[in-house]
Amino acid sequence: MNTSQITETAVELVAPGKGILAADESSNTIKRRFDSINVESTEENRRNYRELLFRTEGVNEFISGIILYDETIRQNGADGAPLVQVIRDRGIIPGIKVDTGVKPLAGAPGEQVTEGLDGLRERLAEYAGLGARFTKWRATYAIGPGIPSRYCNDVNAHALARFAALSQEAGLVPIVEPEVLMDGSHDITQCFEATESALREVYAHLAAHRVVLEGALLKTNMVLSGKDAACRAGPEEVGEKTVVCLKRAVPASVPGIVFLSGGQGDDEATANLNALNRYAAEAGAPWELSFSFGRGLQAAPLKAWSGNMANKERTRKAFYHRAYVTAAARRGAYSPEMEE
Ligand code: 5MM
Repeated sequence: MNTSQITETAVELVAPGKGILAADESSNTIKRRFDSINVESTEENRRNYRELLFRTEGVNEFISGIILYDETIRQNGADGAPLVQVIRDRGIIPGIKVDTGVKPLAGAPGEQVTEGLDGLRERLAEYAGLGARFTKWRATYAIGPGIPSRYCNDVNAHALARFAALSQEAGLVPIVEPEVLMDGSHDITQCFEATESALREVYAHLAAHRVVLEGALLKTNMVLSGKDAACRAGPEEVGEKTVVCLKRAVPASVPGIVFLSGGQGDDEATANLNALNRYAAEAGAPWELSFSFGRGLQAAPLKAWSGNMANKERTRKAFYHRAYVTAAARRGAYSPEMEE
């Protein structure tokens, strides 16, 4: 393993003012997104839409890396150039999602485990050959009576650690993604507790699996009230609770933490990212606090596109705007007026 190479890539991914675009929707997820705009999920439509985003002029000022799905890393753009090349030519780092999805966890109703370890070493070598420089694996944790369980925390942390160790062996920076889901009516304290215990378990397993923390990033949820909670916490509380929670569980040697948007509205995710960066600047936090949004960056351009290439400029404008405001929030410099 070339430790300095992966460490440099990890630092580059969380460069000041920049963050990651999560464009790694698997086939079922992208179909759901396209269904929402009444567009058929064909290979050509998926390529056209994603290529529009990747070729958005100036977006590399705000985007350091893009997470791709297996189909996309093998696709060529409309002019025949590999999409990986299109991304690299803009100075953006290509990455790849390598888990094969979440499945019900045996013996644990309501809980899930992420699969994809079989043949992973060989797949990582192939992805490195295709130009990927980082990888991502997502584990999900639902909140409910008695869950997440220790069993769920343990099996998902184990899989995340095996994935991370194998990625580093292949010279790729792993992004470990434990996501406490925001579905439900739980309060912010329950999210805090679930996030803290998931993260503690993840870092215990990463240490046991000899993962070099300087060459691995954390992607996780903000500490939030459930989507259906009667009274949802606002940005200041989210900012404070998120930073306090992370300080308890994430080692200082980790170069950066990138947040997922997790189904928040795009403006909500941006305001919360801004608040947590402001809180971190006052309270002192040892890591870069950035973003790796999927829906938070794509909801607006997806709607603007609506499957019609005549909407190309509107789509790019919408994407550029979301990247611009999210990058501002990543510096604690966002204000709602910027949405106008
Ligand atoms: C883009 O969505 C990713 C893929 O999910 P599936 O495997 O279910 O298709 C997802 O892992 C994503 O990277 C994160 O959840 C962040 O996306 P959001 O939309 O939550 O910011």
